[in-house]
Amino acid sequence: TSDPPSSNTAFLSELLLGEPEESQVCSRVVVNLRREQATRGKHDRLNTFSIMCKMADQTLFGLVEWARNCALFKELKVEDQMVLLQSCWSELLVLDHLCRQVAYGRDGSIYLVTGQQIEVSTVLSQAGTMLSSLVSRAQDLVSKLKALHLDRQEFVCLKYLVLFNPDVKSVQDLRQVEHTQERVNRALMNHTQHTHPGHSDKFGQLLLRLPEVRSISLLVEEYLYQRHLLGDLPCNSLLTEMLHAKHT
Ligand code: DR9
Repeated sequence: TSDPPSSNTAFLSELLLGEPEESQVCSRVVVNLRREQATRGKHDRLNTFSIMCKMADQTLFGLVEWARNCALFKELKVEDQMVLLQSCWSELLVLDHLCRQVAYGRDGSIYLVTGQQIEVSTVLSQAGTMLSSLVSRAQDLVSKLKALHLDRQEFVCLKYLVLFNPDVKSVQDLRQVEHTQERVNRALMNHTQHTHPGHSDKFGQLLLRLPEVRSISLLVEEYLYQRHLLGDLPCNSLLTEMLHAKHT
């Protein structure tokens, strides 16, 4: 039972409506970072790691806001919304990072949400083992997604599939989560078949990337947790709060 193309297009357009403009995401993060720096004295400037954490924190805020504004997500009980977000926040961050690289990243450099670019070689020369491996794996995935010509519709579907995960323990309204997962999955399948009829396995290829997104996101959490144990994470951040929700 495949949905007719027009209703599929309408459904995907609805999902896309919730997507913020990159320019708005960027300027919000930049404004907040500047504000943060302005409150500090000359000798109290944030180091690179702290700036990156603030950047990630702001990005995470935006992603949580995005989820909470999704009509399909709002239908869920607040408790279910909480457990879903606590379980997938790092995957959403990684997916967001990947998509930004596919859209704007140039080969050999990382495009940050602020619009700044950093050479991958620079990062690899400054980073420790864990961060290096993280960045390398993310770059490999970016190459694969670029080769697949991931479009905005496909990206938003992947975001929904990550968010509406019925495998999350203690979800109460499992049927609703499953229903949305299936609906988005079908929309993604129809979309890839209609827009890339010559690429019969694009749908499968996209889904096969999700386990690697998951695996990278677990590494991100592990990396951040280790820096947290060293006392490096800024307190009062959403990032830290989400990290703790899992370790309690
Ligand atoms: C776009 C989403 C917002 C996220 C913002 C952060 C994006 C992170 C994505 C890629 C990483 C970019 C790294 C920039 C590095 C700047 C120069 C550098 O290499 O600094 C080294 C510094 C310390 O490295 P280390 O922790 O390995 O310690 C080395 C040790 O001292 C010597 O052995 O690294 C940083 O400052 C990195 C900060 C990373 C913050 C991570 C936030 C992660 C959140 C989401 C990431 C999403 C996906 C990332 C996939 C790569």
